[in-house]
Amino acid sequence: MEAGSRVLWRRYLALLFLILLPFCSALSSRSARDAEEAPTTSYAGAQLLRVNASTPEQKDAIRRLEESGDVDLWSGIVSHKKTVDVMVKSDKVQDVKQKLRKIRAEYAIVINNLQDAIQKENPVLSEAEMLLLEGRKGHRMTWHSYHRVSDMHGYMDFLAQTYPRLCSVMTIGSSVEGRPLKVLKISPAGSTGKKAIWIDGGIHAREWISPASVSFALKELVENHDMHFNGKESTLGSLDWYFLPIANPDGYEHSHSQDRLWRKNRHDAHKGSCAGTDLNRNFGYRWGGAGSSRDPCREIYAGRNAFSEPETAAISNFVKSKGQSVKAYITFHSYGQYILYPWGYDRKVPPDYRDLNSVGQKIAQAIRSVGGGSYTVGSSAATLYPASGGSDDWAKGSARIKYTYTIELRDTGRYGFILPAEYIIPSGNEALAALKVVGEAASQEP
Ligand code: 0X9
Ligand code: ZN
Repeated sequence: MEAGSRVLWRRYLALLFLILLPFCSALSSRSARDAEEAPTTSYAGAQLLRVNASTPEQKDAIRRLEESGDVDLWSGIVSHKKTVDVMVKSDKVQDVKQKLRKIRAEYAIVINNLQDAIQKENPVLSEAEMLLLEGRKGHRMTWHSYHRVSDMHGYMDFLAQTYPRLCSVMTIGSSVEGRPLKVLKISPAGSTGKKAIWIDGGIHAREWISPASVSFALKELVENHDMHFNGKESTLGSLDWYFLPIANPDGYEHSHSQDRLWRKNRHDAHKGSCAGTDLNRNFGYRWGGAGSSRDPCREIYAGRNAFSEPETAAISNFVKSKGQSVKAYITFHSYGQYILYPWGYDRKVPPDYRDLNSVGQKIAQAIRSVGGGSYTVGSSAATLYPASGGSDDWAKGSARIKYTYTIELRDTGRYGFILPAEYIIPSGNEALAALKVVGEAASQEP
């Protein structure tokens, strides 16, 4: 179909739905909500506790609570912090609170009933409203709610069709369940063979703000390209930008349809018991070291071997195929508001850490200037906790990419992973500000 008649056809459809909306919205809104709001795992009565754990003994006790499966550590046990965010399922709440009193660890209840928070987090549009939107804009994506993989991938295809001279879509591999790992390439200066920057999101399934913010940033860069790339002083247009907004599509879908708090991918490597590998422990630099586990039932399971997972292997193969042209690697996670650079496997820093730190500070400053939150800058293991097999360590250590960062987006623990959708745009603006700073630094590399 020609572009002109496609537009007319869309307008016609939009008009039709506008007329039919009052009749069908009651019906279809229910089915859309059912699809979105019925994850099988219920967190009714589950609580998020902020526990005061200042002594090493208290921290050890909380580590043991996690290992025995009594609590899920949402924040990790962060080196310099006196508190730990732990999630407790309803059947363990009383028992865990008693154990905390025994070790004299005070706690505050941050979320009283997780299931309520989950229900309020993501207001979804009805199917009729969605169709109206699609008719008007040509895609189903918004930044007012968290969308499923198909909407996000559809939006990437839409951008490639609408701005063929600026961007293209490629599939760099498939997930365990066969979903495409879709990358959007933005090439403002047209020709290839330039310096490049890699951005990914959604390595951890439940960190919904990551794919949402990454897709917001790519929308801005594409749909407002003149503003971002053609400014007088800007060198951002000289780069090739590669975006993989959903690096773990199976886990992401699972976190929508089955278990909102799913973290890993969906590899059923041990047939039936404890599915999933933590993709951020599966990269092949110092794989299997501190802060990762060989136990498939743990949240930090490193996988059978380095790059045992198709998702991590695809990222590694693709990024390495670009050789030394890649000057920056940024991976978005949540939560905590941190700008982290290597190393993650140990409390050491790479020889050029001063450059990483000063660009990190510039990112934090840029985020503040767009009215964003306050972000802490530092090396990963020293600032958070040691964890081996992360994508950032691989990017720095194996792929030898200069400006490598893990950015932990919002918030600092009020909602944690269950960040309401109204924060997508503020967080997306922070991600965009960060990318522009790193992009400038990357473009100045030899
Ligand atoms: O533990 C992680 O994988 C990251 N935190 S999260 O809460 N999003 O899970 C931090 C990773 C930092 N980088 C390395 N440790 N390499
Ligand atoms: Zn994460």
